[in-house]
Amino acid sequence: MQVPMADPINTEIRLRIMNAQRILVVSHVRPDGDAIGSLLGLGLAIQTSGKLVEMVLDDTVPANLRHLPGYQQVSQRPKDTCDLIVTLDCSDLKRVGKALNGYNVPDVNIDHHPTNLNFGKINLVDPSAVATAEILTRSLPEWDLPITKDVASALLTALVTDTLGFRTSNVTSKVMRMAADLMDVGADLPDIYGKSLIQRSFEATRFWGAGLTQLQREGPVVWSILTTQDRKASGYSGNDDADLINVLSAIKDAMVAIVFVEQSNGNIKVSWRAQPGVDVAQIASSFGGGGHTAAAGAEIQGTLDDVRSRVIGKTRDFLV
Ligand SMILES: [Mn+2]
Repeated sequence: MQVPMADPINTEIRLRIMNAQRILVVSHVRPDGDAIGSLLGLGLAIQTSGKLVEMVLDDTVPANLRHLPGYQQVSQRPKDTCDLIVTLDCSDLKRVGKALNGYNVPDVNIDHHPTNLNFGKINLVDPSAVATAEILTRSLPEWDLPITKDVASALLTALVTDTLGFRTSNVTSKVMRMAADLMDVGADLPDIYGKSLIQRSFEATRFWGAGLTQLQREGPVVWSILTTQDRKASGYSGNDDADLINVLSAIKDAMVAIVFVEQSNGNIKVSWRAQPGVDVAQIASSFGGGGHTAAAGAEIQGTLDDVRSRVIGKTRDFLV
């Protein structure tokens, strides 16, 4: 049997964690399942080794993830000093928002976005991973950190949500085996699937309704808008699209789906989803955003009409 060579980055991270006493883990603004699952997964795993951990997010934990063990420990600002900072699922430092409160160079940057800027002192970035939690699931044992039932539930939540229930084109048999291993440790797949991915509020569903009535198609591009007015009328409290983009991306024959969401700060949040073969991360990058080949986003200044015409124009040019 071949003995795998120890990866120098993993060895370095293991040493850093081993030598630290107070560890700060942080993820991105508008946290999704991978942000929360990775934060809790790593945070709780380090805690079991007796070290002090602060899990920090600029925004609060979304309602659909407030069933995960440990979520009450997440705070919006660090309360104390620390000797190790780990960022999770952040492609650049702006993504942490104000959560780092003065600290500026994270020690360890763990992420799977191809647009990652390698801003950490140590960068563990793997764009082939379906989620940051995939990197954590395979690395925790190498860092001598245990995958307990609670850690497994957090990590499986991240895998389920970032793959939209194991149906994105980057899902491999390896990911499925990893998910099975997490189930073996006690993670409850149907419960996680239902709570984090399927269940939604009445208000969110009404918000979808507003978006669906404004659905448009221009050639291979389908798109819709969600205005501040729509949000008020539906009673939806989030600043996001309530996942409407995933409904649009199911439309047959559409190469690209786009949702424009008017923000309370006047900017327009744009989300893209693409069929395999189209790289929307490139389009998002040209507007100052980022993401993955098949799913990307940007927040753009301008009026809804202006942003919509610029983005659809650019997207259609890109498809020619
Ligand atoms: Mn992710």
